[in-house]
Amino acid sequence: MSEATSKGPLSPELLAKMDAYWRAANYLSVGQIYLKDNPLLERPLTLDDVKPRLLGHWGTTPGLNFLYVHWNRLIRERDLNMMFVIGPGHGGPGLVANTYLEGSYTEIYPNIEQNRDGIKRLFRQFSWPYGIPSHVAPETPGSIHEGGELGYSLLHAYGAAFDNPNLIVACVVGDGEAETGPLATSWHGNKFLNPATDGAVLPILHLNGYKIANPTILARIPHTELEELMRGYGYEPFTLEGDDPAVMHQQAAAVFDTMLDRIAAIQKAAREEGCTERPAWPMLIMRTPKGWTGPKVVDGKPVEGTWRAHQVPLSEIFEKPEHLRQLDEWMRSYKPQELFDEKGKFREELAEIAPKGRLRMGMNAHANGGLLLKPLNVPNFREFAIKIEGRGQKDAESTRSLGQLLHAVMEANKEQKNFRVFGPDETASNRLGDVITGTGKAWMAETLPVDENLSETGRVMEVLSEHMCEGWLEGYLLTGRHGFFNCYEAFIHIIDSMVNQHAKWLKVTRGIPWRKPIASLNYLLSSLVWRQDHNGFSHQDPGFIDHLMNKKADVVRIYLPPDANTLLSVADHCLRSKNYINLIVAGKQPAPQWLPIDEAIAHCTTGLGEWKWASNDEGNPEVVMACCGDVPTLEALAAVCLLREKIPDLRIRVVNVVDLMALQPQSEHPHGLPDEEFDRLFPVGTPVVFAFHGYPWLIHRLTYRRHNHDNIHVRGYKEEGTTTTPFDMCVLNNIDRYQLTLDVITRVPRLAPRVKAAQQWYSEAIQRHHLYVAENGDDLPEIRNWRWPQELTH
Ligand SMILES: Cc1ncc(C[n+]2csc(CCOP(=O)(O)OP(=O)(O)O)c2C)c(N)n1
Ligand SMILES: [Mg+2]
Repeated sequence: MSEATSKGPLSPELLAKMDAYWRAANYLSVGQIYLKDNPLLERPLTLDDVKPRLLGHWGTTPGLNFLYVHWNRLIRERDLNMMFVIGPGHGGPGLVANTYLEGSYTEIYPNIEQNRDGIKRLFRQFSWPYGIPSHVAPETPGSIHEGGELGYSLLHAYGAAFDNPNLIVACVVGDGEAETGPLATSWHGNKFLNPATDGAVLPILHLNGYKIANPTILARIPHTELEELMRGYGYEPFTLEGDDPAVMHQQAAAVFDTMLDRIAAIQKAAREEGCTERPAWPMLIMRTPKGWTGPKVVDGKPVEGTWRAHQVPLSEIFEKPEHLRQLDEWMRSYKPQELFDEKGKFREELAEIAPKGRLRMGMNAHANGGLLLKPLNVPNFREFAIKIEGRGQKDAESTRSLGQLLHAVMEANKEQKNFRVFGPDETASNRLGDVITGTGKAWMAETLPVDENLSETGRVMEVLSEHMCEGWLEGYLLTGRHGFFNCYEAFIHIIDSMVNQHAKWLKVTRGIPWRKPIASLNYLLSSLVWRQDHNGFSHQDPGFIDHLMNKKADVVRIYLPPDANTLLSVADHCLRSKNYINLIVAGKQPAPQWLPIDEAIAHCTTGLGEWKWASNDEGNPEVVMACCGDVPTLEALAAVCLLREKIPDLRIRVVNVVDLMALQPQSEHPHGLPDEEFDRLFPVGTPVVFAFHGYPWLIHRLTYRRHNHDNIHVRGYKEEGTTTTPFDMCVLNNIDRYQLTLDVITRVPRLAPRVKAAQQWYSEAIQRHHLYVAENGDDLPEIRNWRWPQELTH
């Protein structure tokens, strides 16, 4: 350390200890990347000590380790409840090292003892088959953010801070990560964070200057421009810059003290003095070398402070003796013998500067949200049920009933403040507006008299960024709360990649006993493909279902309730569930209502079933008319009605599917209907005409192993769309009642003599439809006003 050490808030003794602590974390990080033996370098390093495959990322790690030791001081001195979110999650070794040094790691994984053997195992397990992953993964104590896919750290941090007034979330944003779309917009989280009722987010832009192979944009604009950018986002930027460790420790301590004082003052003003202005929260720009303290030059090329430090700076250990020598020198530069005693235990006088117990970041309960999860109070959803007087006789907007339920959920959890609804500007448009009433929409920015329902304490989170909604909700759930995301169906694809990551997180945590289950991630997709009357083709894409279907069966649930009562039942179930990703697809347009509430509950419980009231198969169907989704259900029932008129003795069974997963065999999904029951519903040899909400191939994929699969014929969305009438959308995609009717006549062997006439009838019906809509701009009255004939109901 240089002589310029002494100026700053740290006593020489604490400074020396903190620097040693940092060296220990760096040493353990390098060791994890390189070594499988000789963990304390008690003998000269040989090739036998080095892992055969050198995997991991060094470049970001020393900066993370530096921050961790400083956060430790702040936690201890100020008794803070602090958790970390690490954007560049590839700095995994650093977080493993730090949670080891503070003792959390050994408490959770007792075989990683605090001695030579423990360190050896710690090194060996990293990026080793059946060991631990290279990133800040679910296995890492204290983590809620894997950070493998860059861009979501600040969103997770804000999500964690909402409704956690005593929590500080320290969030490292990689300067490369900062170039991503989600991260770029997530700075705006500060317009939604209420200093009186929420916690604080402490963003640190880790300006190490480089990504994998390039400089970062933010490192190559003038510093004043970067500060202005941060000011423009509404923050008060602080800067920490340099590479002399001793000087940097003092400066970091000073700048963090100032920033924490700022946070305390902001919270005091809001909480004790009633200040309601949006504060300029502090944020730090930390400009330090990538690969700080690592090899400066390798093979004649600069490494420290460049992109070459990103992964493994000395990568040809087995080919070049010089690399082995440099590794030895590099690791010894941290002076391991000063850090660990002769048994390999981290020296007591250094270990003592870490926080204790639950204050250790590796042990922060918020980062293991299930520990804090309180069950959501879900009022009796039957209260919002639609009364059914005659099947399909009354229209209702299904999502409106859900809005009423969500409002009741909000009210019932007002005290425990652990439920929020998220949506990109569409909550009212999706007819969920009731949830806003009395709750308000969170908003810390300016308000004007024209605004409605904006509130500093609002619990509906609306921002036109699906990324932000998703990221906040994930952060909120991962820290032990509940939530609900509503979105237009077509645009949910924007977060495809984010939900992948969440699904992976859930999958892994299921195998980690100390990670307690968290509330499910619930989606409602509305404004569906079939009813894009205002918007047309750009708004038509039901493919999120297909996307989710690829995830692990024990993580994903997909529901397509055909009416309001089934939607209520499904939503109730989803809101109470844990550790799932629940997708609900339900329309918002006025549509016929089919099932009384008790029937709806029973139907949703089995997931799919015969609608006996609409069938006349006498237990022996000639054809099964299957349907899934609200518009397909309507068209299927209208087709049944046409068929009953035309061929009164045709035995038709109507089967409706709410839970898509029930179609799969039980071997594929726990919701799968047993084969015998499936065969009873869809008897082998009986043709099935299936009207499906989404892309038709999915139904084939789900039923591929079913005995009757060869007889299942699916109609669904086939990427035809425009701004047209609701029924014309069905016609364009061949899912309309005329087509379904023709399909049945074509598929039932006994009706072969009628096929020709039916084809003729079909062409005429479609022609009549085309002419009418082209002329009148609306659907034929017989379509618009169609109702299920009461006399057909059993
Ligand atoms: C969304 C996404 N795109 C690309 C990558 C591949 N990748 C991994 S690390 C990295 C560079 C990250 O740079 P930065 O955020 O500055 O992190 P650091 O310099 O601290 O390593 C890239 C592009 C990724 N992980 N995620
Ligand atoms: Mg970088």
